[in-house]
Amino acid sequence: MKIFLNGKLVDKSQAKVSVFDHGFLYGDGVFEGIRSYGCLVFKLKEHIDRLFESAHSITLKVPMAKKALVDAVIKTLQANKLKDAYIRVVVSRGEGDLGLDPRKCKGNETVVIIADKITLYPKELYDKGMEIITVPTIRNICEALNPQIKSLNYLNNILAKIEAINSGYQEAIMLDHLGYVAECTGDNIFVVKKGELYTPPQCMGSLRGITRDTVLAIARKLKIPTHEHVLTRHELFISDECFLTGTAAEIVPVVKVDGRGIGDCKPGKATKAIMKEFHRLTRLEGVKYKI
Ligand code: PXG
Repeated sequence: MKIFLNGKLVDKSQAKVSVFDHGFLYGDGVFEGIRSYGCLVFKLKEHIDRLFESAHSITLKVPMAKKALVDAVIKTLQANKLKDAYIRVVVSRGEGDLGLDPRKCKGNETVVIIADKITLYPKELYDKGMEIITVPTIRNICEALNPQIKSLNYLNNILAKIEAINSGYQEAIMLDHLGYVAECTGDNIFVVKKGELYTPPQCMGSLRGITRDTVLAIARKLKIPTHEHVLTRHELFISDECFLTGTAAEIVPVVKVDGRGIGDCKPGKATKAIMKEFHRLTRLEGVKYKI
Protein backbone atom coordinates (compact mmCIF):
# COMPACT_ATOMS: atom_id res chain seq x y z
CA MET A 1 0.00 0.00 0.00
CA LYS A 2 1.26 3.48 -0.91
CA ILE A 3 0.52 6.47 1.28
CA PHE A 4 0.78 10.12 0.26
CA LEU A 5 2.91 11.82 2.93
CA ASN A 6 4.01 15.45 2.57
CA GLY A 7 4.26 15.46 -1.19
CA LYS A 8 5.61 11.93 -1.70
CA LEU A 9 4.09 8.51 -2.21
CA VAL A 10 5.75 6.21 0.28
CA ASP A 11 5.29 2.61 1.29
CA LYS A 12 2.92 2.01 4.21
CA SER A 13 5.86 0.81 6.33
CA GLN A 14 7.60 4.16 5.77
CA ALA A 15 4.51 6.31 6.33
CA LYS A 16 5.35 7.65 9.78
CA VAL A 17 4.78 10.99 11.47
CA SER A 18 6.52 12.43 14.52
CA VAL A 19 5.26 11.77 18.06
CA PHE A 20 5.57 15.57 18.41
CA ASP A 21 3.02 16.12 15.67
CA HIS A 22 0.25 18.22 17.19
CA GLY A 23 -2.28 16.12 15.34
CA PHE A 24 -1.14 13.25 17.57
CA LEU A 25 -0.52 15.27 20.74
CA TYR A 26 -3.68 17.40 20.63
CA GLY A 27 -5.92 16.35 17.76
CA ASP A 28 -4.87 19.66 16.20
CA GLY A 29 -5.77 19.16 12.57
CA VAL A 30 -8.58 18.44 10.14
CA PHE A 31 -9.63 15.61 7.89
CA GLU A 32 -12.01 14.40 5.20
CA GLY A 33 -13.43 11.00 4.33
CA ILE A 34 -14.10 10.64 0.61
CA ARG A 35 -15.24 7.79 -1.61
CA SER A 36 -14.61 6.72 -5.15
CA TYR A 37 -16.95 4.50 -7.13
CA GLY A 38 -15.74 2.78 -10.30
CA CYS A 39 -12.88 5.26 -10.90
CA LEU A 40 -15.05 8.30 -10.11
CA VAL A 41 -14.29 10.31 -6.97
CA PHE A 42 -17.67 11.41 -5.67
CA LYS A 43 -18.02 15.10 -4.67
CA LEU A 44 -14.24 15.56 -4.53
CA LYS A 45 -14.43 19.35 -4.92
CA GLU A 46 -16.99 19.59 -2.10
CA HIS A 47 -14.78 17.53 0.23
CA ILE A 48 -11.66 19.56 -0.57
CA ASP A 49 -13.61 22.81 -0.10
CA ARG A 50 -14.86 21.59 3.30
CA LEU A 51 -11.32 20.56 4.30
CA PHE A 52 -10.09 24.07 3.52
CA GLU A 53 -13.01 25.59 5.46
CA SER A 54 -12.28 23.40 8.51
CA ALA A 55 -8.60 24.37 8.27
CA HIS A 56 -9.37 28.08 7.87
CA SER A 57 -11.60 28.00 10.94
CA ILE A 58 -8.75 26.64 13.11
CA THR A 59 -6.16 28.92 11.41
CA LEU A 60 -4.37 25.94 9.92
CA LYS A 61 -2.68 26.54 6.61
CA VAL A 62 -3.11 23.69 4.16
CA PRO A 63 0.37 23.67 2.59
CA MET A 64 -0.95 22.77 -0.86
CA ALA A 65 -3.30 24.44 -3.32
CA LYS A 66 -6.73 22.84 -3.78
CA LYS A 67 -5.83 21.67 -7.28
CA ALA A 68 -2.61 20.04 -6.03
CA LEU A 69 -4.55 18.25 -3.30
CA VAL A 70 -7.09 16.97 -5.83
CA ASP A 71 -4.21 15.69 -7.97
CA ALA A 72 -2.61 14.04 -4.94
CA VAL A 73 -5.86 12.20 -4.12
CA ILE A 74 -6.01 10.86 -7.69
CA LYS A 75 -2.33 9.89 -7.64
CA THR A 76 -2.82 7.99 -4.38
CA LEU A 77 -5.77 6.07 -5.86
CA GLN A 78 -3.75 5.24 -8.97
CA ALA A 79 -0.69 4.15 -7.00
CA ASN A 80 -2.89 1.69 -5.11
CA LYS A 81 -4.85 0.63 -8.20
CA LEU A 82 -8.16 1.27 -6.48
CA LYS A 83 -11.41 1.61 -8.44
CA ASP A 84 -13.67 1.70 -5.40
CA ALA A 85 -12.07 3.25 -2.37
CA TYR A 86 -12.39 5.09 0.88
CA ILE A 87 -9.98 8.02 0.93
CA ARG A 88 -8.81 9.74 4.09
CA VAL A 89 -7.19 13.17 3.75
CA VAL A 90 -5.55 14.45 6.93
CA VAL A 91 -3.86 17.78 7.52
CA SER A 92 -2.34 18.31 10.94
CA ARG A 93 -0.54 21.25 12.55
CA GLY A 94 2.65 19.21 12.27
CA GLU A 95 5.65 18.79 14.51
CA GLY A 96 6.01 21.19 17.42
CA ASP A 97 6.99 20.93 21.06
CA LEU A 98 4.99 19.74 24.06
CA GLY A 99 3.16 23.05 24.39
CA LEU A 100 -0.27 23.83 22.94
CA ASP A 101 1.00 26.87 21.08
CA PRO A 102 0.52 26.15 17.37
CA ARG A 103 3.17 28.76 16.48
CA LYS A 104 5.76 26.28 17.72
CA CYS A 105 4.89 24.03 14.79
CA LYS A 106 6.44 26.68 12.54
CA GLY A 107 4.46 25.80 9.44
CA ASN A 108 5.44 22.13 9.47
CA GLU A 109 1.90 20.99 8.57
CA THR A 110 1.60 17.28 7.84
CA VAL A 111 -0.48 16.13 4.86
CA VAL A 112 -1.47 12.49 4.63
CA ILE A 113 -3.69 10.73 2.10
CA ILE A 114 -4.66 7.12 2.68
CA ALA A 115 -6.72 5.23 0.10
CA ASP A 116 -8.00 1.82 1.01
CA LYS A 117 -10.76 -0.63 0.19
CA ILE A 118 -14.02 0.25 1.83
CA THR A 119 -15.51 -1.74 4.66
CA LEU A 120 -19.24 -1.60 4.50
CA TYR A 121 -22.06 -2.42 6.83
CA PRO A 122 -23.50 -5.79 5.77
CA LYS A 123 -25.97 -5.64 2.85
CA GLU A 124 -28.66 -7.05 5.09
CA LEU A 125 -28.64 -3.85 7.13
CA TYR A 126 -29.49 -1.78 4.04
CA ASP A 127 -32.31 -4.19 3.14
CA LYS A 128 -33.78 -4.59 6.62
CA GLY A 129 -32.82 -1.31 8.25
CA MET A 130 -30.93 -0.44 11.43
CA GLU A 131 -31.98 0.01 15.03
CA ILE A 132 -30.42 2.97 16.81
CA ILE A 133 -30.56 4.60 20.24
CA THR A 134 -30.01 8.01 21.77
CA VAL A 135 -26.91 8.16 23.98
CA PRO A 136 -26.17 10.39 27.01
CA THR A 137 -23.15 12.17 25.49
CA ILE A 138 -24.39 15.31 23.76
CA ARG A 139 -22.82 16.71 20.60
CA ASN A 140 -20.20 19.43 21.09
CA ILE A 141 -21.76 22.87 21.30
CA CYS A 142 -20.99 25.34 18.50
CA GLU A 143 -19.52 27.87 20.92
CA ALA A 144 -16.91 25.32 22.06
CA LEU A 145 -15.80 23.07 19.20
CA ASN A 146 -18.14 23.65 16.29
CA PRO A 147 -19.27 20.32 14.77
CA GLN A 148 -18.95 21.97 11.34
CA ILE A 149 -15.19 21.72 11.78
CA LYS A 150 -14.17 18.21 10.75
CA SER A 151 -11.28 18.20 13.20
CA LEU A 152 -8.98 15.38 14.25
CA ASN A 153 -10.54 15.68 17.68
CA TYR A 154 -13.31 13.08 17.36
CA LEU A 155 -13.55 12.09 21.03
CA ASN A 156 -17.05 13.55 21.31
CA ASN A 157 -18.26 11.15 18.63
CA ILE A 158 -16.13 8.24 19.89
CA LEU A 159 -17.63 8.56 23.39
CA ALA A 160 -21.11 8.36 21.88
CA LYS A 161 -20.06 5.41 19.73
CA ILE A 162 -18.76 3.58 22.83
CA GLU A 163 -22.11 4.15 24.54
CA ALA A 164 -23.93 2.77 21.51
CA ILE A 165 -21.68 -0.30 21.34
CA ASN A 166 -22.00 -0.92 25.10
CA SER A 167 -25.77 -1.02 24.62
CA GLY A 168 -25.48 -3.39 21.66
CA TYR A 169 -26.04 -0.85 18.85
CA GLN A 170 -23.85 0.21 15.93
CA GLU A 171 -24.91 3.84 15.67
CA ALA A 172 -26.29 6.43 18.07
CA ILE A 173 -28.30 9.62 18.00
CA MET A 174 -26.57 12.53 19.67
CA LEU A 175 -28.68 15.42 20.96
CA ASP A 176 -27.51 19.01 21.22
CA HIS A 177 -27.29 20.93 24.51
CA LEU A 178 -30.96 21.92 24.19
CA GLY A 179 -32.11 18.35 23.73
CA TYR A 180 -32.80 18.60 20.00
CA VAL A 181 -31.60 15.89 17.66
CA ALA A 182 -28.17 16.86 16.27
CA GLU A 183 -26.82 13.91 14.29
CA CYS A 184 -25.30 10.47 14.72
CA THR A 185 -21.66 9.69 15.54
CA GLY A 186 -20.59 9.62 11.89
CA ASP A 187 -23.80 10.31 9.98
CA ASN A 188 -26.52 12.91 9.53
CA ILE A 189 -30.13 11.98 10.23
CA PHE A 190 -33.34 12.43 8.23
CA VAL A 191 -37.01 11.63 8.77
CA VAL A 192 -39.95 11.46 6.37
CA LYS A 193 -43.38 12.50 7.65
CA LYS A 194 -46.46 12.66 5.41
CA GLY A 195 -44.30 12.54 2.29
CA GLU A 196 -42.00 15.42 3.36
CA LEU A 197 -38.34 15.19 4.30
CA TYR A 198 -36.87 16.74 7.46
CA THR A 199 -33.29 17.05 8.74
CA PRO A 200 -31.86 19.24 11.51
CA PRO A 201 -30.53 22.60 10.30
CA GLN A 202 -26.75 22.77 9.92
CA CYS A 203 -26.48 25.40 12.64
CA MET A 204 -27.90 22.98 15.24
CA GLY A 205 -24.72 21.20 16.19
CA SER A 206 -24.21 18.88 13.27
CA LEU A 207 -21.75 18.54 10.45
CA ARG A 208 -22.96 19.83 7.11
CA GLY A 209 -22.63 16.43 5.53
CA ILE A 210 -21.88 16.20 1.84
CA THR A 211 -24.14 13.15 1.59
CA ARG A 212 -26.77 15.20 3.45
CA ASP A 213 -26.57 17.96 0.84
CA THR A 214 -26.69 15.37 -1.95
CA VAL A 215 -29.81 13.79 -0.42
CA LEU A 216 -31.53 17.18 -0.09
CA ALA A 217 -30.82 17.82 -3.79
CA ILE A 218 -32.09 14.34 -4.76
CA ALA A 219 -35.30 14.86 -2.76
CA ARG A 220 -35.96 18.16 -4.53
CA LYS A 221 -35.43 16.42 -7.86
CA LEU A 222 -37.89 13.70 -6.81
CA LYS A 223 -40.39 16.46 -5.85
CA ILE A 224 -40.23 15.54 -2.16
CA PRO A 225 -40.59 18.76 -0.12
CA THR A 226 -37.54 19.28 2.13
CA HIS A 227 -37.20 21.06 5.46
CA GLU A 228 -34.12 21.89 7.52
CA HIS A 229 -35.91 22.07 10.84
CA VAL A 230 -35.18 21.32 14.49
CA LEU A 231 -36.28 17.82 15.45
CA THR A 232 -37.04 16.28 18.85
CA ARG A 233 -36.82 12.58 19.67
CA HIS A 234 -40.64 12.54 19.67
CA GLU A 235 -40.61 13.61 16.03
CA LEU A 236 -38.26 10.74 15.21
CA PHE A 237 -40.53 8.26 17.04
CA ILE A 238 -43.66 9.35 15.13
CA SER A 239 -41.97 9.64 11.73
CA ASP A 240 -43.03 7.42 8.81
CA GLU A 241 -39.44 6.80 7.72
CA CYS A 242 -35.97 7.53 9.03
CA PHE A 243 -32.49 7.16 7.54
CA LEU A 244 -28.87 8.13 8.10
CA THR A 245 -26.42 9.60 5.58
CA GLY A 246 -22.63 9.68 5.43
CA THR A 247 -19.80 9.11 3.01
CA ALA A 248 -18.80 5.84 4.69
CA ALA A 249 -22.28 4.47 5.41
CA GLU A 250 -24.01 6.08 2.37
CA ILE A 251 -27.76 5.89 3.11
CA VAL A 252 -28.88 3.54 5.89
CA PRO A 253 -32.58 3.01 6.61
CA VAL A 254 -33.51 3.18 10.30
CA VAL A 255 -36.44 1.06 11.48
CA LYS A 256 -36.32 1.51 15.26
CA VAL A 257 -35.31 4.45 17.45
CA ASP A 258 -35.00 3.96 21.22
CA GLY A 259 -37.21 0.87 20.96
CA ARG A 260 -39.97 2.66 19.02
CA GLY A 261 -40.77 1.18 15.62
CA ILE A 262 -40.59 3.65 12.75
CA GLY A 263 -43.48 3.35 10.27
CA ASP A 264 -44.01 -0.35 9.59
CA CYS A 265 -40.45 -1.17 10.74
CA LYS A 266 -39.24 -1.60 7.17
CA PRO A 267 -37.20 0.76 4.95
CA GLY A 268 -39.76 3.24 3.58
CA LYS A 269 -40.76 4.14 0.02
CA ALA A 270 -39.14 7.59 -0.04
CA THR A 271 -35.97 6.20 1.59
CA LYS A 272 -35.69 3.51 -1.07
CA ALA A 273 -36.30 5.99 -3.91
CA ILE A 274 -33.59 8.31 -2.53
CA MET A 275 -31.16 5.40 -2.05
CA LYS A 276 -31.72 4.28 -5.64
CA GLU A 277 -31.05 7.74 -7.04
CA PHE A 278 -28.01 8.17 -4.78
CA HIS A 279 -26.46 4.94 -6.08
CA ARG A 280 -27.18 6.00 -9.65
CA LEU A 281 -25.42 9.36 -9.09
CA THR A 282 -22.34 7.79 -7.49
CA ARG A 283 -21.79 5.76 -10.64
CA LEU A 284 -22.38 8.72 -12.92
CA GLU A 285 -20.80 11.78 -11.33
CA GLY A 286 -17.34 12.56 -9.99
CA VAL A 287 -13.74 13.27 -10.86
CA LYS A 288 -12.64 10.57 -13.26
CA TYR A 289 -9.29 8.79 -13.13
CA LYS A 290 -7.62 5.87 -14.86
CA ILE A 291 -5.82 2.99 -13.20
N1 PXG B 1 -21.62 13.73 10.86
C1 PXG B 1 -20.40 13.42 11.33
C2 PXG B 1 -20.09 13.73 12.73
C3 PXG B 1 -19.45 12.85 10.49
O1 PXG B 1 -18.23 12.56 10.96
C4 PXG B 1 -21.08 12.89 8.70
C5 PXG B 1 -21.97 13.48 9.58
C6 PXG B 1 -21.48 12.67 7.30
O2 PXG B 1 -20.83 13.63 6.46
P1 PXG B 1 -20.52 13.29 4.93
O3 PXG B 1 -19.93 14.56 4.41
O4 PXG B 1 -19.57 12.14 4.93
O5 PXG B 1 -21.82 12.97 4.28
C7 PXG B 1 -19.77 12.57 9.15
C8 PXG B 1 -18.74 11.97 8.27
C9 PXG B 1 -16.31 6.37 9.55
C10 PXG B 1 -16.32 7.83 9.46
O6 PXG B 1 -15.20 5.79 9.59
C11 PXG B 1 -17.43 8.53 9.02
C12 PXG B 1 -17.42 9.92 8.96
C13 PXG B 1 -16.29 10.56 9.35
C14 PXG B 1 -15.21 9.86 9.79
C15 PXG B 1 -15.19 8.50 9.84
O7 PXG B 1 -17.38 5.76 9.59
N2 PXG B 1 -18.56 10.58 8.54
